Amino acid sequence: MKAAVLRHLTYSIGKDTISASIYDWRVALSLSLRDLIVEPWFASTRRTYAEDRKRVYYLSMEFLIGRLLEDAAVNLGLHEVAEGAMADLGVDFRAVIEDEPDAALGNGGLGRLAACFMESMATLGCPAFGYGIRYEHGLFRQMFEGGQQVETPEDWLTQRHPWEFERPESAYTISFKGHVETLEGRAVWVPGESVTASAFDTPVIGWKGEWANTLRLWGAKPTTLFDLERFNRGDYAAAAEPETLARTISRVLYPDDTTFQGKELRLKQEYFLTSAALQDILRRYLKTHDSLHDLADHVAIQMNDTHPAIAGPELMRLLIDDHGLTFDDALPIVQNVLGYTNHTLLPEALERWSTYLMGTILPRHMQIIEQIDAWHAKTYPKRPHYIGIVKHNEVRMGDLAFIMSHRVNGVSALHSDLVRKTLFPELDALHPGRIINQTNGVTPRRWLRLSNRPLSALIDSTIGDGWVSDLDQLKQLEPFAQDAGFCAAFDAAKRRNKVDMSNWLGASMGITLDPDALFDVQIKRIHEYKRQLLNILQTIDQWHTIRENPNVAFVPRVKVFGGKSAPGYIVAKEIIHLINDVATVVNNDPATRGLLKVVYPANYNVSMAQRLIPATDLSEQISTAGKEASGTGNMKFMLNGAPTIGTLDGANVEILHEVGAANFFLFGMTADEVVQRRTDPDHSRHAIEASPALQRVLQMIAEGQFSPDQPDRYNGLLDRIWNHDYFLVAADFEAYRLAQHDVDLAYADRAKWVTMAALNTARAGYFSSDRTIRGYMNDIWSTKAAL
Ligand code: 26Q
Repeated sequence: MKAAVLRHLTYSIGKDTISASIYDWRVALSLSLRDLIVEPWFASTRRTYAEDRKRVYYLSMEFLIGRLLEDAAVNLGLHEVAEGAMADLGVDFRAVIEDEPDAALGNGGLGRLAACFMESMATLGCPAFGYGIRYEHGLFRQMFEGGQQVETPEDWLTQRHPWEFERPESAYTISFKGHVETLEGRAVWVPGESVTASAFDTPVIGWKGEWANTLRLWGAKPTTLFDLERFNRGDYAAAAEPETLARTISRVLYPDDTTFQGKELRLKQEYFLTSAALQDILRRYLKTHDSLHDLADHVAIQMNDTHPAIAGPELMRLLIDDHGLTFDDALPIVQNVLGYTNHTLLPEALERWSTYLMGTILPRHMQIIEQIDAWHAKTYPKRPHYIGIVKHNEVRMGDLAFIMSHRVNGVSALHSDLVRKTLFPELDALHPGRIINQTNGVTPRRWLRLSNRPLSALIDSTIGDGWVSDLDQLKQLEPFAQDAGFCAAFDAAKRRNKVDMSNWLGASMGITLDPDALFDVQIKRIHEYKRQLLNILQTIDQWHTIRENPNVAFVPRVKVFGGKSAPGYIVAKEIIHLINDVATVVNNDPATRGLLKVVYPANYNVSMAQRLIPATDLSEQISTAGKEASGTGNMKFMLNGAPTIGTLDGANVEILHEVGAANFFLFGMTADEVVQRRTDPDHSRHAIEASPALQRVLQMIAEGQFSPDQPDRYNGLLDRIWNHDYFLVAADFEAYRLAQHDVDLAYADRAKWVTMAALNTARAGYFSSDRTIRGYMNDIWSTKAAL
């Protein structure tokens, strides 16, 4: 390893040890590890070809990968070797790892799920490609100025990205606009503009380095050659025009994750990814097969939400216009190839493109969509008149994805149920059995083995290391959860992580934390439905209660918040401001010093999650029931021994089922009760009237106690709670407050708490993404693992 690193430092980077920076060492170490992935990567590809295996293609607008170096080292079994080599070279291994920027090509849960799936498919030996966009700028960086979120561009590609291989030979033309002509009865699309999609491959290595798949990301380049004539005339701007146009497409990730806006560039991005992927898939397939009729025996394509749902019409277009199939022959092939995963029920998040925009950007696809809609209406005469892909001059991408897929899945048991009952009741009746559930999971390699060394080592020494690729083995820890020696070691591992996190927060924010305090953590995108507002209101109540009772022995707490708001989401930004304002007041109050701290480190990302989750005592999963499709952070916390305080929402329901009610702090209304409660137009007023604690909290905010320089700062937010409380913050406040009181009581009994924490880890086996991927392989893709 040492020799390899020195060789790369010298010959790939052109530096000697005297002048090498941490960055140079990182690139040299990354290239050395990448070298070791290449052989298993080739071997996997050769086997897939030799055995003519079915391949899975995962189409996603987002892959929220995070850092790659440590993940590669861990999966190759070379973590200690790499650490030792760097130590021998006099280089700080941790500093090298932390030097790597996160690959932040995603917003949150959906993008991180795609990354966990890629890792699990490689671990299981499921031949697969991930297809995405190589955004120049990933998710924006968040800073706080005066407590308010400020966004700055993210810049991960300004440094060398040592994990990828550029494939300029794998390039496809992607066309837009223009018109459709009819020639001898056949449709011919005459595009108005086009760009080139050029491939960049990153190998994804599985546990123990036995299998590697490819993450292929597309970068946009101009198709037309540089306009030398215009350039020579001195018209430099015009000469560069096609270049500008093309590069815009893969320039930046859209930072919205819950509100759909019908932006032309977003539609172009979606089609760019989808068309490049499908052309690549057909080219690969036709290298070794003649007939497109059994495409579905060799190819499974999964659509990560509706973002790549143009895949239905695009594959129809390729089969009909380019390969001469009839509409009726092409349709069942496409349906048998495609699967669609739904990740949200929020009506404002559902993609609906105007027929005008669709018809302008993709005129041929608009024709095909109308043909599909007509075919569906004719074939299913029981279809109610109000159902259809095209309605009110909009193309509804959910309906399109449903109709073009052989399987549609939700991401938790509760969510899949609601997908059936509330999102697609009519289509479900016409196509019974098409909607299934695949509960999300997370990869235990990154989310325990890599991020929580102390706990991993304890588990290894207790039950061996088989759990890393067979997470159900954690069950063997159950008897130890009652064992005093094991519990002491479990507690010590947690404390170690809390000390590490306190040191890091101390260094980065100048805040001193008590590692014996209860670390209570809510990290996720900021959204009204996720109810960070409920958490901060309860924090204010706790602050007030401590001040009023100077002689009571309160359990010391650290409230940790992390997460970004979409740049245009005003209410979410007000909530961020309030959290930071409360932190300023609480952290400077001598009366509550040592008993309550509020911390909100800026720029939450995958790497910060890896630091915070192992150090967490209490996991906050408090969304309005029926709104969080699954959640995956909730699973990471459970795995790392943090009990949940949460509602019956998303995968919380299944976490509760696995861990047992005694080890979960359940509160709040159910999804049905939420719907019921909203029928009372005065629900929030009634809830406030019934809660003196909430009245007090709202009054403190209204008086400007947290915004003395601008006492009316939160009038808007207060008005929402009183009069437009759609997410039922007020109605769930008392239940939440009481559940938090139960948490305090439980934490005070140390032995009992550690047993509870250990049981969370012991019962987390179900939430491995390996289990999820096996489910997709069996129920959707009909593939077998090669390992
Ligand atoms: C759509 C159109 C235009 C611009 C942006 C978007 C867009 C982008 C991202 C819409 C939605 C998203 C992301 C959604 C998401 O992350 N959903 C989460 O998915 C997780 C994995 O299944 C679940 O655990 C979460 O519950 C769900 O919120």
